[in-house]
Amino acid sequence: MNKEFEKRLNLLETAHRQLINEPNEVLGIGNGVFDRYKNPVLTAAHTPLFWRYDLNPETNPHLMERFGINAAFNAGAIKLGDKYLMVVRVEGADRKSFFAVAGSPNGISNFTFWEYPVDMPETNEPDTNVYDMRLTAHEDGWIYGLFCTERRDPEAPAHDQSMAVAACGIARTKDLLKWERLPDLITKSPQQRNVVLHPEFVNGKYALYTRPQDGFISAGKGGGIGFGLSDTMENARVDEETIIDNKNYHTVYEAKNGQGPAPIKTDRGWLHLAHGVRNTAAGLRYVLYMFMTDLHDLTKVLYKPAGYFLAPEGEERIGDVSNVVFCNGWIRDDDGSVYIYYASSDTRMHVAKSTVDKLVDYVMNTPADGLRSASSVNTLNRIIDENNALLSAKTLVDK
Ligand code: M1P
Repeated sequence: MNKEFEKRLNLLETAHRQLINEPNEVLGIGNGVFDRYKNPVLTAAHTPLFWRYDLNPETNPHLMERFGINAAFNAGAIKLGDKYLMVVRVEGADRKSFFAVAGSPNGISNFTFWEYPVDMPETNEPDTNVYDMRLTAHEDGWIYGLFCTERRDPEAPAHDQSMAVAACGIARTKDLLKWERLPDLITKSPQQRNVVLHPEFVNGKYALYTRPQDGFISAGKGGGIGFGLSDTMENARVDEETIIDNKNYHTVYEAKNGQGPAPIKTDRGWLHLAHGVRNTAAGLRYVLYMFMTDLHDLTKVLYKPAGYFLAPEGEERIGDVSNVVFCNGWIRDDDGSVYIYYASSDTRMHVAKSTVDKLVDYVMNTPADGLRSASSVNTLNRIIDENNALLSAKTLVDK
């Protein structure tokens, strides 16, 4: 082994070890709804050195990176046994995304990638790119991974090398190691992204949240979070999509929106986390928002707080696609904690921690969007009046 190689290897290994072993801590006072954590939980630099480097001094004497990793983001999440696991969208320097599993003993730090990336089988129509897996532990006993499969638009003229078609790819597993690929979801919509499987049967059928869209980027006449039923997942097909949560003028989900991870069941209703997108002079801005649907009628939105639940802050605002937060994975733990794994700016993964109780309180008691400035002022005045009444009552008691 030459000296240069040995020195570089030592430096790389020390830096990687430090990164993986770094503890994490709650950031600031928070807003009472959730706590953010100081360090991202996964970045491109967390990927194993033995992925990125040929570690043989004979064939790689300068210890150069041979397989660049650009980003680690938009991860599905699940707890299996005592391990908090993410199925991460890892994006290579070549822009291709693939899935890889990373696990942590505590959910907030020390995430390490499994040795090999996910070996996702292809269908007869090979995927050009796969990403954004939503994991659902379904009551049928399988863990399903629904993800976006992207292929070049067959109608695209030769001069246009960016026209693409997005569809929902489906795979299932018992252990995240071995995956069985099923045919892609069929719907009436020309394109689909952000499709999520509901964890329970509905009238004996599989229930899916969809996001119909006309084009690859723009939802066009489509959009909104849709809901539909399929008889089977072996040949999944949704013939009727009901839009349960639409895009809406002058809101944080004006341009488009999409279901995040599979909803969490509570005794008050199903908790949903979703992303909303609006356009700005600086480009699209992605934030997270929440709503709750009825336990018996999944198409009925019971509560929906105004505005965003979580928006990009500080360093989160900057990355490959800036001003974006995106979440397709959360874990409800046995003690009622909820680990919200969100990505910032299509670059890295973070965690925010809350509880089911807090999220239910947030969703049920945060005022809804009145859709006009005057309604916002009314809401604010009511809060101020109530606080004033409380303060004067307290002053009287103190006297
Ligand atoms: O770049 C932001 C996000 O854009 C897409 O999400 P949506 O379909 O809702 O617009 C996806 O490509 C997603 O991966 C990405 O994070």
